[in-house]
Amino acid sequence: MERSLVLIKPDAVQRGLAGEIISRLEKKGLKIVAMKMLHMDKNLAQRHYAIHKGKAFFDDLVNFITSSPVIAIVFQGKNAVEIIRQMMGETDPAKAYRGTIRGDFGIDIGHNLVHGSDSLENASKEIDLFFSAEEIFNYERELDTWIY
Ligand code: D4T
Repeated sequence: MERSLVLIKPDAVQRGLAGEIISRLEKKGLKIVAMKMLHMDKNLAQRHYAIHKGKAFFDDLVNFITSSPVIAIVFQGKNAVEIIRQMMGETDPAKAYRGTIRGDFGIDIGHNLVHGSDSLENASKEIDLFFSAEEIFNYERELDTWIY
């Protein structure tokens, strides 16, 4: 089963949208296997967004993601990476379809509410950045037999 790192970003936590976002992903059938609230420091933010270093929006992005606590979650499920990307919608909420998290709740690209890993390779790296092996749970859910 695939795993993906989801971040409920500072704007979503501040706006009281954490429950709504987590609920949508849970109701889809994805399983939470790790979760924590944390206030990201600059070092973690720069490592998480290392691919964007040097871009015009990098400093704003780091300032935003470190401005207030986030909720980090590992979701597990078949095709979890792609399913979560689809449910988040386009990076720019103005272009995201209604029915997606960003399309329904966002307006501005700098406040796009949620992060989800964009590939299996990056998911693995990102999960290692946020969680130790002991913080990730292996458990069975009875209802999985009704999802798969
Ligand atoms: P994340 O990584 O936060 O899930 O977003 P995406 O995967 O959808 O998009 P991204 O990596 O291209 O961008 C990371 C982050 O930077 C913000 N951003 C992006 C921005 O403020 N201005 C921009 O022009 C771009 C491209 C939004 C998401």
